[in-house]
Amino acid sequence: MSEAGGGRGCGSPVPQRAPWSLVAATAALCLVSATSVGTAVAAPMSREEKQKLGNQVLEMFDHAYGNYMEHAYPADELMPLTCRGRVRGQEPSRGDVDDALGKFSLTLIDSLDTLVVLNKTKEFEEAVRKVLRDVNLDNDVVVSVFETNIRVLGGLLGGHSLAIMLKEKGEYMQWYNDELLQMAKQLGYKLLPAFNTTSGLPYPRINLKFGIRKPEARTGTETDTCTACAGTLILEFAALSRFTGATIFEEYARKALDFLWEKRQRSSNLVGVTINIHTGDWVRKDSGVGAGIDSYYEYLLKAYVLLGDDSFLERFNTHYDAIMRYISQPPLLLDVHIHKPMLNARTWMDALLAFFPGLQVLKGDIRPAIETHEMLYQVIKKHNFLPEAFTTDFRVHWAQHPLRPEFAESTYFLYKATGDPYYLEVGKTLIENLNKYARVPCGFAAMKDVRTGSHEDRMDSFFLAEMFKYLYLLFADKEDIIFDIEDYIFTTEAHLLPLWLSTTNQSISKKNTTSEYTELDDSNFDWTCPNTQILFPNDPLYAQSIREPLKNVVDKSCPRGISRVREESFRSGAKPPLRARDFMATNPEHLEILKKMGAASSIDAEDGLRFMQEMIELSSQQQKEQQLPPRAVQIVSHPFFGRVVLTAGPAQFGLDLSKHKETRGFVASSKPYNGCSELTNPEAVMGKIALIQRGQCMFAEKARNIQNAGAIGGIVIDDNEGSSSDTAPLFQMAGDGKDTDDIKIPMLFLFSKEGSIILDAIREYEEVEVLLSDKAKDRDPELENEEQPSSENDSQNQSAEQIISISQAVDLVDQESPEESSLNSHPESLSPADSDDAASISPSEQTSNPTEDHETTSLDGECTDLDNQLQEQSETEEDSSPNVSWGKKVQPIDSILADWNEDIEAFEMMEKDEL
Ligand code: DMJ
Repeated sequence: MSEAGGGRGCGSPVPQRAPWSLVAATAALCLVSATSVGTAVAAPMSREEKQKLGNQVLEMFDHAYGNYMEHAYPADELMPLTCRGRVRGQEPSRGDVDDALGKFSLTLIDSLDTLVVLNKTKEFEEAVRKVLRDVNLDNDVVVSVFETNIRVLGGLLGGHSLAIMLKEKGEYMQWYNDELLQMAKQLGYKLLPAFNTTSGLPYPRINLKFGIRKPEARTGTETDTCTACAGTLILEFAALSRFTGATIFEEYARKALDFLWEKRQRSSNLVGVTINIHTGDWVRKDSGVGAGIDSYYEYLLKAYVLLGDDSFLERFNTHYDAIMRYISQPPLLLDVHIHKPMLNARTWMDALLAFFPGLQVLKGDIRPAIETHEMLYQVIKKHNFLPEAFTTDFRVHWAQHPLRPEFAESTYFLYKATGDPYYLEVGKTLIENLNKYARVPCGFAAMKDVRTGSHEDRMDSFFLAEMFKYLYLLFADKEDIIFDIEDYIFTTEAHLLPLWLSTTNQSISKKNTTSEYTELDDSNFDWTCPNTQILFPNDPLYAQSIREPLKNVVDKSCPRGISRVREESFRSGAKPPLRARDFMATNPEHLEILKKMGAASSIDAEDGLRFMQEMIELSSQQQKEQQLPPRAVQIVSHPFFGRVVLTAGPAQFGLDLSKHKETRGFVASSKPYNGCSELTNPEAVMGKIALIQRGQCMFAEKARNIQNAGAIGGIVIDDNEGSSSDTAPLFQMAGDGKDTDDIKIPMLFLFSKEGSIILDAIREYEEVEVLLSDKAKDRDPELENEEQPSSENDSQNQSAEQIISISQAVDLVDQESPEESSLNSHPESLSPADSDDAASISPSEQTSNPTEDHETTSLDGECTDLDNQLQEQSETEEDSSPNVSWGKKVQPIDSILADWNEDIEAFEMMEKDEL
């Protein structure tokens, strides 16, 4: 079976395999063979155009990989803004996200098989030599078992898989003698102590040198892990076992999967997000297909494909059935409670779920894959990237985007399944956006905030492992790749494992598997090869016809989130449920409905629980919306040319950059630097944007002093050395408690690290021009001309070198900072104000922009009856009492919520009992 290009036909014999594995192994091929069936409205793309785009991907990879190798290696990752390596312990801690870094040259290992896919065989040979020469797996570092498995073990195995393929071809890697596999085995043994729990679920972290138990280990006290963390091991561990003959790895990974299967919630067949590794109790009982669970499902299906073991397919199908019954609300995928699966657990989705359409393609369920992918694409078109989380009405919930590859992955698989050139156009947009918004002189920088376009000093290794592979393969024809990609399966990190492993060293396959799955009613399962006639029923415009009704789903969305049971009951005449956003404490009817909730029917109870949850979310959303969104400082002068965008805190006074055009000007430091008295260098700041240090007086006082000296704007730079927006939530600068209408210029706040980038640029280039705005602007077209692709490499390299000297001057001090992890990092906590400015600082979170928040029309601009009724109801009530503000609602709602506490406890007890 293959996940990639076309080839063998459906049901073609693979004699060594068990019959069912043969069926699954060819399933994706069957999808692939549909390529000729699915055509669409998008014009076909010529071979030349595809090649041009493929070459662009190669050039982008060179830019990312080249800068990593030149400026970061042997560090784990590149910091593309300061152009240096990220070495754990030498940078402020970012919390969980740093657990991927084990001082083992992560990016190099994660890039190995990408080099071969991209035809960079020579570079691959060099990279393998470097890994063998330089990488030490015995560091005293605590790492994530999950990340180390998918990125490092997977990277080594992918590298080994392609090294032996090349060796066999007879030209490259002739010296290779399984050295990467030996490293992989060494790493495998280092991870094994993590499985030393009664459940067999692994500890989430391990010390590479000291394991779990030793006193020096600094780990082993954790009690919980995420489902994906424990359930995403089987491909790498089984491959390691089958390559080496050491069965223990596959056995351990199987045991962990068996345990998770045992613990699934028996009536819904769903799993929660986190589980206690000792007791097996679900710790978080919400369930979706994104963060915390995603690759558990992926590995069940792919384990079946790679290992040919029916039990994995049965489990996958059971879960898939539950997912489609409860979580899939096309085009949305919404988390639900495992015990009350008709009840949504959230009103937002996370970016990791973007892999799911790709998995649905592998399963052969194309329609919902097309729908969800289309919805995600529209979110991307709105924000240039997929924000880490977005609400059911497509507002930004968490604004970061760490250059995740999941959407590119799904685009690739959908193209392979449908052959619809539309998906090539989607890929082209992804390439354009990466180059336009994420490319910086020294690599590609993650987006700190998709709304402002600001960057984060971060380029994760998965960007090289996955993004470039999927984008390159999307545009590649068979002859563009030096081996047959159909002979391999992609791991969750897009590492390639050969399918022939299914018939190698399979003695362990059945040893530890539970037999319980055989009792399941599997009469509805797809045991046969998906029929392309059903997938694309004689209609060349099949994919297009599914996308068409969704074409405006994001721009004109209707209110969402009603469970399907409730929706049906409402359609049959029942009164619409009371939604938190419509609730008014002054409305006696509402209070009456509230009292009834939970009392009569299960539908009322469901309404009640949803209402509580919505109320809590609404309350925090409202709080956020009262705060100003972050702003951007974009460096527009040479050699930055608008490519580096820093995230900045707004001020509650002065020019509001969201309402006015941006302010552009050269920067100058004020004297005194703290700006707390009349400036002694007015001639230097006149007509410029003044830089002022935080501290010693109020922000408004600083603003007045620079304004009096003739400055056209001001940037306050944090005096707390080493502070950074990577590790601390942004502030908004408040006034001084008096009237601040006299302050007319815009004022922004930068943490020390971001401020240093400007200060260092002044040292290096003297004239530094910046743009203060609410959203980064496109690069100056004139400057674009200087950077045509032909000269791009040179100009990039030159820029990179110039930047490196900036980075050397950026002196980050290791400091205590709030823990932050990528998907758990929504900055809820407020950064403490320093003593002198305390009264004038208020917190500014990464919030949705209130101006874009209230679109509530529907698909195709027309709401369904249900949605219309809800909307009308809401509008009428708002009209009838226009003066009721959120502030007035808060108190009664709080007290009403307090009354619900008992019910919440009862609900939680009920959940426990059901376990
Ligand atoms: C990758 O490391 C893997 O795909 C993982 O399964 C989750 N997502 C990240 C990239 O977003």
